[in-house]
Amino acid sequence: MNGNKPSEMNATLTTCPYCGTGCNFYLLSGSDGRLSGVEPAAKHIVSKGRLCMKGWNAHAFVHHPDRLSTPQLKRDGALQDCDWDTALATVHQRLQAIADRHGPDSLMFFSSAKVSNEENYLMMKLARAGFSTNNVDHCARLCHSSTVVGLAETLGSGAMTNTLDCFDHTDLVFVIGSNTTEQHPLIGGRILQALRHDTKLLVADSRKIRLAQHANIHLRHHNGSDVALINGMMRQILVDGLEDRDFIARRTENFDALRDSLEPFTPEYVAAITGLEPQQIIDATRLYAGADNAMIVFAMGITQHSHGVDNVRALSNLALMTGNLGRPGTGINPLRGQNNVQGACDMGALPNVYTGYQQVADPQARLKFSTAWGKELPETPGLMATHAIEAAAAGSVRGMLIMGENPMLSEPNQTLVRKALENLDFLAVIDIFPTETAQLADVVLPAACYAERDGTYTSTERRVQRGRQAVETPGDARADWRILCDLLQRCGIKANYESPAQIMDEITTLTPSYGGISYQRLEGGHGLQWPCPDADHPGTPILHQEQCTRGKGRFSPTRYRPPKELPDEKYPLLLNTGRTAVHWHTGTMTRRSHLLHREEPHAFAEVNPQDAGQLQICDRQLIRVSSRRGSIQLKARLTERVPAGQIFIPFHFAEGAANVLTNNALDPESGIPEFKVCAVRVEPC
Ligand SMILES: Nc1nc2c(c(=O)[nH]1)N[C@H]1C(S)=C(S)[C@@H](COP(=O)(O)OP(=O)(O)OC[C@H]3O[C@@H](n4cnc5c(=O)[nH]c(N)nc54)[C@H](O)[C@@H]3O)O[C@H]1N2
Ligand SMILES: Nc1nc2c(c(=O)[nH]1)N[C@H]1C(S)=C(S)[C@@H](COP(=O)(O)OP(=O)(O)OC[C@H]3O[C@@H](n4cnc5c(=O)[nH]c(N)nc54)[C@H](O)[C@@H]3O)O[C@H]1N2
Ligand code: SF4
Ligand SMILES: [Mo]
Repeated sequence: MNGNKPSEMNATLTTCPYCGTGCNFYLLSGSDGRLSGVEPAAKHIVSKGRLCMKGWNAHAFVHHPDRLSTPQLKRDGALQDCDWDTALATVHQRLQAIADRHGPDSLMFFSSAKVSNEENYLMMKLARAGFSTNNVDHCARLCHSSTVVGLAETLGSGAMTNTLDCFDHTDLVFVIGSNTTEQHPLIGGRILQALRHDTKLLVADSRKIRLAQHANIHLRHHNGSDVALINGMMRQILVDGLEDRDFIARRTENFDALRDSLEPFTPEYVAAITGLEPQQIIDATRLYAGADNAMIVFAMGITQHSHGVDNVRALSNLALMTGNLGRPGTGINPLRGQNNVQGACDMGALPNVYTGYQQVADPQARLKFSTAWGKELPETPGLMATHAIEAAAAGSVRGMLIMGENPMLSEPNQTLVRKALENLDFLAVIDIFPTETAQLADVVLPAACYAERDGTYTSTERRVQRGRQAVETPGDARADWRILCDLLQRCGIKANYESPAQIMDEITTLTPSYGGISYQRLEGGHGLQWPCPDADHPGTPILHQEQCTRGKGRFSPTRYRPPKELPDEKYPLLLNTGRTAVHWHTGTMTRRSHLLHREEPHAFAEVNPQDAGQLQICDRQLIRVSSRRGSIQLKARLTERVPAGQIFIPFHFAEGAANVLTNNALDPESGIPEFKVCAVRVEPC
């Protein structure tokens, strides 16, 4: 079994709805049908009886009075309650009418990393079979889309190569662009624990994050200069002869092209770009390459750049060059953010693939899915979420169905996003709270939250686990899968599933990497890590062991390109955006959780005291931050955590929304926005 059951009568084992770490806990509920708290699962393989603050408070938003409980339809400019049949018929008819008039590709479907695998599968089926478009995507576009492209090219699979247990067996962890202790707290905790047994730590982040205080070396290079840094490290590895020649010869290709591309990246040249000292680059190189087994851990500091794919390629090259792949305690490990962002990608809630990364452009894959679904399927890959926003602003996308995302606060350049959503002929939103996006909708459908339905979720280490229903939905709210089944049926696609388990049975027949997964097998044990091709397969903790998914690991040379908008005279500071430990993204859930809200009630900006002195700003003072795209007001928090010349704003707060300021410059290959760098001006209010 998964853990020790606490003594309460109603204790439902489930998977945490927040981050991709995949912790399990029991939801405690009383005879009144309400949740009273959370109890950790003592023996769970990932959480081992621990939880972070968000996990401990995961019950707190579930019964909040703001929960949506009735479908709503916009009449005379205001959302008004209506019945389900009216709401669902309106969604179906309005989307179909737009498709009939302007073509299926004038529609866009946003799926969600907050909902289950089964629900993501149904959403992409609805877009492709129901409405004949591949225009389906989700927040992975804003998150690890650059990882998926970069790692698929170099290794053949975009997922985390190793497993969380590997932190117990490694000699060095290289954390680059991940604030692990705050954003994946139980993984951050494991890294700290590993340091007790002589594991070394290298951190590369301009901010003095908690892990930096424990690091053997902390590199505070400029945001956006990682390609130069990593190329410089690789060049130094070759100068020092620290590369793994045997691994390079046996398991890789294209090494000569990589070696040639590294020539310009001398320590002095890299120092000039990164703001580091040449010796720091040499020391960091020797620390990483001197370890027998080294794990690279990365997140948004690497991915969210107009050169995000190049950042990922460079890290992959570094792991391949040193032979750090396919063994315990090694690898290149993107920490996936949302509880089910790995699953949403695996389920094909992406514009170019069906489940298990089977390409929509591949005629055989298309035939397989169209046979299973009884419908001709479109062959051209669809729009990415970020491109769909641009297309809506330009008028070529005219109808959207958004499930479990809040793009008004999460996409870059809010003015553009508002223009895009207001420009639509029809917008439907499925959510659990009245979000900023739902306010703009023509129809709002109230969904069940994680505690009110069954499903499976895939964590960052590719572990597929169960979520279980503990309480009933509020009012008339319905599970996302039920809503999607209804819409599928209205589109003439058979969808009479009785349970999420039946949906999973369909997924597994179509998806080789999930082939051996079933609700029955997920009942005991600790979930299953894909690839898990058949019913007897134990799952795969470590990828690329004998060979890479694509065969040979491919070195992919990169050249340094600066961010699209750097500080200048008019906007002299660099804006870095991200998160805090207690709040979740657009705040819909954590700002409605009493204890979490109490920890961080206000929008704030981290400002270095040196800059504050020059700007004559004191701690907690209200400031105005402006970029070329807009202006917000929020409190200054004076801290050495950010270097001089940089401010950091978390994007959780609607009243001081970081994405009013951010730049919608996109990576040309992955479509990810440059959330981590733009230019701003700060003034006291
Ligand atoms: N509490 C909480 N936890 C979360 C989330 C949340 O909202 N709240 N969100 C989840 C999600 S979806 C995700 S994707 C993850 C994100 O997890 P993280 O990526 O760890 O979080 P961020 O705060 O976005 O950014 C991480 C770090 O990148 C650094 N950074 C910025 N620019 C650069 C750069 O150019 N190079 C380098 N090397 N570093 C840079 C920042 O200074 C920051 O410390 O967190 C997940 N966990
Ligand atoms: N400036 C800046 N912007 C960023 C980032 C950054 O670092 N800086 N990071 C980006 C990243 S990595 C990410 S992942 C995105 C996240 O962007 P979003 O996914 O848009 O943000 P969330 O607030 O997580 O939105 C999830 C929505 O799902 C709803 N929800 C929760 N559970 C359920 C459910 O069971 N069913 C349904 N139907 N709805 C549910 C919530 O109420 C919420 O409205 O933000 C991106 N935006
Ligand atoms: S580390 Fe992530 S999965 Fe674990 S309790 Fe915290 S938010 Fe939940
Ligand atoms: Mo994310």
